[in-house]
Amino acid sequence: MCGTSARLLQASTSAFVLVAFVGEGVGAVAVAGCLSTTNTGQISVDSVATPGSLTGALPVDVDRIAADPTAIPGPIMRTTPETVVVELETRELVAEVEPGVTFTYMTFDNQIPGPFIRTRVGDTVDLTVTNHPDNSMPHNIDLHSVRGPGGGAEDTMVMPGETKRITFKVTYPGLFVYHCAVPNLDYHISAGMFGAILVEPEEGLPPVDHEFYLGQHELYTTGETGEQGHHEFDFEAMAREDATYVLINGEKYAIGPQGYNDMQMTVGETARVYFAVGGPNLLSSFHPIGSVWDEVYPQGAIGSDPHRFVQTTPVLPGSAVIAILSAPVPGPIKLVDHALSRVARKGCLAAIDVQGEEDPEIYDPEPAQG
Ligand SMILES: [Cu+2]
Repeated sequence: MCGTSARLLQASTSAFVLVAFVGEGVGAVAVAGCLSTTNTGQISVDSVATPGSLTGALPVDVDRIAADPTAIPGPIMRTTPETVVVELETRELVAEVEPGVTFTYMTFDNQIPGPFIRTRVGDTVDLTVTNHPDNSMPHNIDLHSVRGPGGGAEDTMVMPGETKRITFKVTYPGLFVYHCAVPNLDYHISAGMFGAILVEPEEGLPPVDHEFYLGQHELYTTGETGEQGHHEFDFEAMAREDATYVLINGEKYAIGPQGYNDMQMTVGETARVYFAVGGPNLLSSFHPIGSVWDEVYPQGAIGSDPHRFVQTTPVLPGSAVIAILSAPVPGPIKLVDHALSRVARKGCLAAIDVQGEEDPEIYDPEPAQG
């Protein structure tokens, strides 16, 4: 889980105070220099949670629901089309949003976002979807890389214990979202059922030192943000688009030195970030604190020319972006939705840990006097 990235302190019998600690070490999260802080270096956020309105936190089915951003297939080196076999299993699982807060997620393959599917233009995907027999609901998959009814949703609808199979050809390049698309599709996406499929162009992608895969979505629950216990899904809050949590990879402040320190770079290296927004409702203003996007392919449209030196790129729900950054100096690069209340109050942050030599010409924290 996320360690002690944020700590819920019971300030009185009627209110909680959420305190995010500013710092660089394990167990601390520096959200952003531009947020107001106290003179002790803390960011204090008051909420209006009423203790006792939830049942207790449930035992978890998995310790970690957040996908490892580095656990993706490598670049495609072949020059001819192939059949890519993909097997996905839908699972409904209890896991922690943050310490002491549980939720019944819905997933593709036990992770949020779902597995990163990697193909090349001209490939045929042989896709099998299995609905685990312990589940309680039907599920399916709509892939935005499919030309066909419902993006495959109608023909992959599976009840618990069922399996369905389709094949489709990927005919255009880009990074595309996939998601569950049953009638309550907004509920299922909010609970975690989304991911991304990359269709590489025939000539492949330029080399980079690292590739990271992240997904943003929002949870709507019967509890307040940070309220301890098991949070049930709240359809009315979803209809109002009033999210309890806005998350990257399904857990509050999950990815970074404060949690799972999966994304690591050395000074001088480059990284390509694949970022999908499941939503179901909120647009992300995707920004790297402490850096800039050297190149951005808006909407993941890698068949188009990139934008260069972009500070914040919009990523619509049901869309994705391919964004490239470099790391000329050490220090964390914090990837956020720059609608910053979602960062300070609702958990939306992932950080790249950059290690290496300082370069005072680029950035000097202690310039010589004179
Ligand atoms: Cu579903």
